[in-house]
Amino acid sequence: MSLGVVMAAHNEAGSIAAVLQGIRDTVPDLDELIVIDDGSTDDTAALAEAGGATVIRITPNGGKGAAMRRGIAASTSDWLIFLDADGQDDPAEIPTLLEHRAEDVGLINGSRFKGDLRPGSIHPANRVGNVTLTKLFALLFGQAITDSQAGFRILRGELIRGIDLRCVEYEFETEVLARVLRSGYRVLEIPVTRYPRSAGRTDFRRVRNGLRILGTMLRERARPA
Ligand SMILES: Nc1nc2c(ncn2[C@@H]2O[C@H](COP(=O)(O)OP(=O)(O)OP(=O)(O)O)[C@@H](O)[C@H]2O)c(=O)[nH]1
Ligand SMILES: [Mg+2]
Repeated sequence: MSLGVVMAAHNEAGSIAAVLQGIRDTVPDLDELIVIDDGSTDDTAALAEAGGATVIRITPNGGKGAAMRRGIAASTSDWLIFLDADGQDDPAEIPTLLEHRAEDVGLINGSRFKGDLRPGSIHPANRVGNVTLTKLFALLFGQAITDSQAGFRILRGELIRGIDLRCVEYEFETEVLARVLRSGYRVLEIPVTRYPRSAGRTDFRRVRNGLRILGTMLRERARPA
C-alpha cells in the first residue's frame, strides 16, 4: 500500500521546513510528498524542495481548495495524508490516524473537537462558526461528525482522485467530506491535537469563507445521490 502527502502552502516559509521534517521523521517510508505552493511571495517553494518535497507551483494565488485539487490530481498513492503547512497539526500523530485504514474506510478525519484544541489554536469566533457549521452538517447528512472542516486527514487515494471537486478556497474540507459520505465508504473520526500557528498568518476570512462553506454544504446536500 503506497502512502503520500498532499500539502497546500501559501507563504509558510516560517514553518514548512519543520513540518516536512516532522513528516519524514514520522513516516520515513513515504512514497510521495507533494507541496502545492500557491503564489507565495516568500521562500516556501525553495524550503519545500530542500525538505524533500515535489513542489507544484501555481501563480497567482488561487485558494487552498484549488491548490489541493492540483496536488490530488498529481498524486498516485493508495492512501493520502492531508495536513497543514503552518505547524497547527502534529505529524507525530499521523501513525494514529493511519492505524484506522481498512477495506471499507474512505476517510479518517482528525477531529480537533474530539481531541485537544490548544490555547490560541483557534480564534473564538472561528470556533463558534466551526461548531455551528459542523452541527448543521451533521444534521443535514445524518452523521455524527464532530469536525466537518478538519484539515488533518487520511484518504483513500483512488476515491478522492475520482471525485470531481469544485472547491476553490476553504470549502475544500466540507466538499470532500460530503462526497466521501455519499460514496458508500465509511468515515471515521479520530481525536487529534491542534496547535497555534508556529509562524505566518492565516488567509481564512471568517464571513467570506464561512458563507462559502455553508453554500457548499447546502449544495452537496441537494445533490441527487
Ligand atoms: N496553496 C495554498 N495553500 C493555502 C492557501 N490558503 C491556505 N493555504 C494553506 O492551507 C493551510 C491552512 O490554511 P490557514 O490559512 O492556516 O487556515 P486554517 O488553519 O484552516 O484557519 P485558521 O484557524 O484561521 O488558521 C495552510 O497550510 C496554508 O498555507 C492558498 O491559497 N493556497
Ligand atoms: Mg492554519
